Amino acid sequence: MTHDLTTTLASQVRSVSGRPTEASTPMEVWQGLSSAIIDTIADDWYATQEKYHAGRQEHYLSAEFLMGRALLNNLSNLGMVDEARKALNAFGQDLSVILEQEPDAALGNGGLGRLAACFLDSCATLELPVNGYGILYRYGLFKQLFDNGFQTEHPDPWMEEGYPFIIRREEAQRIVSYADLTVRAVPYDMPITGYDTKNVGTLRLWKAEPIEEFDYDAFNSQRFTDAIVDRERTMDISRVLYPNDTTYEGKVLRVRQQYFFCSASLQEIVDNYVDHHGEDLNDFAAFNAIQLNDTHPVLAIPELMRLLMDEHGLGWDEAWAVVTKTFAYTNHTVLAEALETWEMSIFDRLFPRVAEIVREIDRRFREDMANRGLDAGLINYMAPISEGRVHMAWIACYAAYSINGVAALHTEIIKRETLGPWHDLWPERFNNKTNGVTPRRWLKQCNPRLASLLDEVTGSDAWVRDLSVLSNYTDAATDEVLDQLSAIKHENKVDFAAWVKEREGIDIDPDAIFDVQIKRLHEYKRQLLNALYILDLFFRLKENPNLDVPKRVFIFGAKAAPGYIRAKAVIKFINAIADLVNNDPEISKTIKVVFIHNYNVSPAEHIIPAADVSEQISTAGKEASGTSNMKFMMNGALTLGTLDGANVEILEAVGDENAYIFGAKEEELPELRKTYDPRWHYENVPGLKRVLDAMVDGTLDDAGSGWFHDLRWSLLESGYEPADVYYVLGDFASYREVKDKMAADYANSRAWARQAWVNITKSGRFSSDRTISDYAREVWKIEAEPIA
Ligand code: 26W
Repeated sequence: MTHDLTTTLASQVRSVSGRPTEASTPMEVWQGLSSAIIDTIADDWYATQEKYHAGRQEHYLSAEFLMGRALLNNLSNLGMVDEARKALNAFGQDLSVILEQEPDAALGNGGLGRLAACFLDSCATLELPVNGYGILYRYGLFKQLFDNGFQTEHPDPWMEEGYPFIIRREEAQRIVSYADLTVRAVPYDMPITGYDTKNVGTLRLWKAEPIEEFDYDAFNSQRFTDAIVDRERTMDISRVLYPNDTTYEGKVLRVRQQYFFCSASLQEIVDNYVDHHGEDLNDFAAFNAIQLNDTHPVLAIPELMRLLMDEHGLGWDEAWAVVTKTFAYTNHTVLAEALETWEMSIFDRLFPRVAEIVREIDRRFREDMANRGLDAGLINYMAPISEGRVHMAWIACYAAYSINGVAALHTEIIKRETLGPWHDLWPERFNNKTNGVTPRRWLKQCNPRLASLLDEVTGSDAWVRDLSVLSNYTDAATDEVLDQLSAIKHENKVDFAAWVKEREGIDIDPDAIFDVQIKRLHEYKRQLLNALYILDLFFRLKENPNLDVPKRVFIFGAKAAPGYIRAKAVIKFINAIADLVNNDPEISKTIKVVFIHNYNVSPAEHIIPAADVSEQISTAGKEASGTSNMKFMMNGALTLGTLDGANVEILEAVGDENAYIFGAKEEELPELRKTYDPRWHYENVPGLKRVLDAMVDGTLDDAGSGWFHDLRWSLLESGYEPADVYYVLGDFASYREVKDKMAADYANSRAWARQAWVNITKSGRFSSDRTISDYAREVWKIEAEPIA
């Protein structure tokens, strides 16, 4: 369709608002412009799906897709930003105002969910036959507010005002059966545009609905409330995203959710196979690969067994042969508390047939391993079911033809420890796929000034599709380019300061160093270490007002899982430090602390282009990869980090002189821990006693919660567990030294800009295009299928 956008826009807005565009509200205009995008891509979208369904496909199963906003992304991918701006101007509407109307699709917690979203963007751009499958949560990740510095959580009904980027596919419904409940799974499709391609991929999100609007039988026989209760139990399934990342909770509703989207997706994939390739399912794996994004979709394994055997007549061995050629599993964490295990009794209660299949997998596993001569203790440890619990990761390792970690160091750790026995059995299944992020959203769209500079220096926009071309220009940094880069960063900081003023009511100085830590709040990520540094700096400045330190703004963004009290205590602690610092008339001239509330994808798009320093300070070995580290690097912020996750590879890419690395290394920690005594550091590291005592001596107020006392206690005593398991005090001195040095280096702005330039131009291997090309070639065995 080649309607001009002005015409399409006017007609779409009119049908949304019943008014001309110039008289419609920004929200109505957003709706109309978004519908105009759907109108523009509809035919290509359909053609892409037809083409993909006929050949070999990969299906990306994930309980989370943290998509963020869609309108600017789509306009930008389609090359329609200027056209849209002009079309809106003709009606007296302003694109930047319209874009801000859009709610974030926050259907994910953090790294794992955002990774899935970046992957879809790369698959579309690379024209790869990949489909995303997940859940259409009515409530995305909770909205965060601060009440006297304490986090409070609020529902996020993100689609309530209508969401044009998602289309209900009434005709493609499925039935999902539980022992106690049968529900309809209704698919909602989101188009995934790519950059500079006609291909449009699909994210299919399932919504649970009652089989009938009401159980009329129950209704008529006066059991009205029973009818309603069943209806609500069904709607519960896709009602809310679980806000935990890292801590596993054995909630029945969560396993219902997992089975719900696995079953609906698998039914569809199998039926699509039959439609295109006939009734014989033995060749299923020749046309389908399924990637499991962590263990959340692992129920897809027994569910495919069930479909192949019960619905399509395969025997166990035939079905298992198909299954073991179909699934690939990605591990995203080494934290023991995150590994999902379910009580077998839950499976028996919810889906007895699947439970039976899992038991048979377990029985055959034990037999198979005994035949291989494994010792009984090891077999019991690795078995799919042990001590009445189903180990989801073990099922994945047993059935998957590929098992991968998400950064080189992480993959080594899972091979050695987390999944060690599996690696001993099948080393050839293991591979690394270092994460990446999409340079479209995380550079071109969020940092248009830098994008123009890159266009200018490289002479084209080819870097948007192939970020590795930038590495040819590392040495092209003339003083003029470096000065332009500094000027761009400064302008971004001015914009960001205005955004902070409006959103948080705090004045910050764009000439200060913007030092940023944005990520989920977790003890292993050590926001507390950052906070202790700031508090120490406060005292150092108090003690010596003439201390020669550069101006700095410390910026945080983080949500804590609602039940994770210690993480919530860190939020309160940072907010208390912010009060202390920002309200001190002297100190606040030098440093400021800003905690951005409700951190999410859209705030990240404002924060990252304005950052000078990227805090990546997890305890070595604990952060599987990290992905904000990559986004910062692309935008010219320098990494202040430990040798953890993908930081190791960032350091490798930019060289020692262009990153600030500190702290104990992963391989050193076991030895260090043997003699580690946090009390010794408290007594002997200058300044540490002062900051730790300030937590409890009235300097900082936790409003009677006792939370600061607990935080201090977790570092110093901690009862039955060893104290300070994340080595905060152990790394403090080294962190302070490197962070001070970094701040001092900022004064030489040319040298700083040169470091930033190296980071930007060496960020090519952290594009999710590189990651996805590797998955496509080495794991999925799929190739580009351009529709035109
Ligand atoms: C069952 C509760 C639960 C929920 C989510 C446990 C674990 C998770 C995720 C696996 C946590 C997560 O998001 N992990 C992050 O994945 C990113 C993408 O690979 C990595 O960059 C981060 O380092 C990792 O923490």
